[in-house]
Amino acid sequence: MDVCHSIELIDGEGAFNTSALEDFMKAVKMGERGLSYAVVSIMGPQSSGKSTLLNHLFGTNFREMDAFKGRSQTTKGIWLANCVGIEPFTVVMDLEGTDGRERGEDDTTFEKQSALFALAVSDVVLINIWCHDIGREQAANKPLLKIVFQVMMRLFSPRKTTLLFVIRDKTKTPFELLESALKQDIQKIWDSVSKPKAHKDTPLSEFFNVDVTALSSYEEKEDQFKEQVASLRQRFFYSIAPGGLAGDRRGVIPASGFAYSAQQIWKIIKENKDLDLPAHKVMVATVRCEEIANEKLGRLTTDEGWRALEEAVQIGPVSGFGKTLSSILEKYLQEYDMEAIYFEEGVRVSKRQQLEMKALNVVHPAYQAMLGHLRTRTSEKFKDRLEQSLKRGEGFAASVCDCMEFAMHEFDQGCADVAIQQANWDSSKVREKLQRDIETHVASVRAAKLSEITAHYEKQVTEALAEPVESLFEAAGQDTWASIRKILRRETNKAVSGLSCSLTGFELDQETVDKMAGHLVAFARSVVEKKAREEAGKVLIRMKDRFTTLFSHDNDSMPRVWTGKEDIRKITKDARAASLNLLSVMAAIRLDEKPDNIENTLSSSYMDGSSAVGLVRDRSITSSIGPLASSTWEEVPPANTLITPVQCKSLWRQFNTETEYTVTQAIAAQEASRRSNNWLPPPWAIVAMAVLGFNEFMTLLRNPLYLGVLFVVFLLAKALWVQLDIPGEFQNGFIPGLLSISMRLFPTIMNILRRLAEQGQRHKAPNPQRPPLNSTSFRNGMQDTPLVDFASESSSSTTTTKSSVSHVSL
Ligand SMILES: Nc1nc2c(ncn2[C@@H]2O[C@H](COP(=O)(O)OP(=O)(O)OP(=O)(O)O)[C@@H](O)[C@H]2O)c(=O)[nH]1
Ligand SMILES: [Mg+2]
Repeated sequence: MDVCHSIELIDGEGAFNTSALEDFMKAVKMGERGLSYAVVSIMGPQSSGKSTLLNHLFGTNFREMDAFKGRSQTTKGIWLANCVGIEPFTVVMDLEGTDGRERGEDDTTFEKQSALFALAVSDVVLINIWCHDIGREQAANKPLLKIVFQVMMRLFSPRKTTLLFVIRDKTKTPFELLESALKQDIQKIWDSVSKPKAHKDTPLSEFFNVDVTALSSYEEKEDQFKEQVASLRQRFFYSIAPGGLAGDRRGVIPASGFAYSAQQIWKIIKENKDLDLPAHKVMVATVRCEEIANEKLGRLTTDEGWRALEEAVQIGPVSGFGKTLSSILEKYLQEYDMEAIYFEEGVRVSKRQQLEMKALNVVHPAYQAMLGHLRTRTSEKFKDRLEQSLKRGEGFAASVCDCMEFAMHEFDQGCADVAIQQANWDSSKVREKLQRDIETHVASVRAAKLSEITAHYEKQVTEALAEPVESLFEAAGQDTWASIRKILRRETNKAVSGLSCSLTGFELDQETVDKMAGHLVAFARSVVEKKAREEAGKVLIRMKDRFTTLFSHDNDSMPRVWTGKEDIRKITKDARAASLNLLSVMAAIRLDEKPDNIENTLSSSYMDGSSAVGLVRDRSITSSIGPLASSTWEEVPPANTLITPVQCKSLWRQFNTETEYTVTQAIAAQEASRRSNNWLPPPWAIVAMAVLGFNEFMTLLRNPLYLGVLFVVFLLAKALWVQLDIPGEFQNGFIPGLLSISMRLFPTIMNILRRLAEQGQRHKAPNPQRPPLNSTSFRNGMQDTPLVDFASESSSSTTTTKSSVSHVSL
């Protein structure tokens, strides 16, 4: 240091000037000195040239007394300055004189306090004594020494301080004599000081390094004085090195803690408490390390690098997060280590741990956010990868396993990148969460895929069953249910084996596969059952259709012409039996191959014996109480019942009512046909009349009424012309026209004649009453076909019947 800075450390009233000390430390950069500094102080009688000596020795600028104004107190309190040009860095304290007249004889409190302060803080204490006081009983320095030794006892486990006695105004007496006389004086005083028991026999050398030097009078032999001071100055160079002037430095406080330490020591001294230096050292270390740690933490939270990282993490993942953050943290921890290095190790380490913990707390949310990003990103990647893998057609379970392994590996790598060197944070919870995320996703994808597969096979089964089953029901007969069972079994087996094949990639347990197969089997069954119920709803229409088809067509499926030779009773009976058979087929679901009595019950009720055919008798049966007066079939569970016996009964009645008209029409047509055949004489008679009655015929022609007869013939020819559409027929050519006309000529003539006959017969054969068509409709609990459907179907069926009747009559 080339410039001297000095301050009043403690004023004359004993007030410690903290801010001045802090300013001083900043000005001389004392905080950076670590342990590499020394503290020197000077005590001695007032106006004994202490300030003068320090200024010459260390280049300081303490106030000195003006020699021309007489001796009086100049230095008050304690002053502090840095020594100029001394290595290592050394501060020196100039203390107020000890025997000042201004304070009076009894006022020794400040002297004691400042002496104790100097001993506690300094490595070297200079004690100014006048040469002529050595060996004197009433020497001015005696009380001072007493004070020094007494307060020394108050320092619990004191540091070993060097007491350098500076003999001022050295006389011609040899130095050795002066030195030994002085040491005797010191010993006497040491002996006279009352000591605690523990230190009763402790020699002075245990507490102090005693050293003596002598200087010539500054006022009288200035040159000599300066020379001696210059050589004394040399002893302060490297004073803290081993064997140097400084004491053992046991209680040395790192330079950055000097201000706080000095302040605390002064506070304790002022409170008149015992000064436990080791405890004090710990206390200073605690406070200082905490100050340093707090400062580092504060700087960390405002660090630009950290701020940028923190912001970036809010938006998305940051690559190299762990590395960047670790180096930021390391920077401040290292700074702490550098600054706290000289403080008590235990304190320093524990405060470092606290700092580390606090710093990690500051950055932990960012770390968590990074893990969150990592989890989301990995989860998304897993989803994409799984989707791609499934698209490529790889097995579900294998894909999941592969993608899971990849995702977890990627997460672990990401964790390693996010990890902070200073922390041993556990990412396993986030890993578990990620695993759960993935498992949830896998479960939902699996469920979707499985339901897709199920839907596929259900569709396949529906397509394979619905139409064939429907057509089987339409042609219902003896083997219908057997065929349905066969087709159901075949399609179910096909679908189940397809399903099992599709499920192999999922590695499902057998129980689940069986359950799904069972569901498919039940579904296939339900398709058939549904169809059966639909068809059962249409049973009346089907029965009527079957009846009409069988009734109006012969065995070659040709439309019947009622000529009078047909056995209508038998035809009706057969057609009804077929319709009843259809009803018995549709009455129950028979998927379980269990025998039942439905067909027998129905046919015995309606077809056998006396109750077989006949409208009148049939009506009487419907009102009787028989095996059909029940709402359940024997041996058929209600769930399999499509049409109950009671419903069968009602259906049969309605069927009969609605088909009765057709039968009546047929009978009427047959009778008409018979009559029309009777109206004309047989062809052989006509030929006989033509041959045998020629003359009578000629007579008729010659009769004046022949014109009337000719007119009738003309009318007949005209009617034939219109009926046969002769010009139309000849459009296709002469020969085909002639053939067609010749084929149709006779039936047409017959038709015209029959109509004429009917005109004449009408009053004798009135039309039978048509039954009400939609008086009752078939509905049971399991059928949804609306009433109007039946009504319209009934009317259409009636129309069909009508047209077939008119066709028959033609
Ligand atoms: N006889 C003698 N006088 C000296 C010596 N050195 C300084 N003086 C004089 O002593 C007087 C006091 O000097 P200071 O240096 O102010 O003494 P001090 O011990 O600091 O005095 P206080 O601070 O008041 O206790 C001055 O007039 C100096 O000139 C010396 O070596 N011998
Ligand atoms: Mg002074």
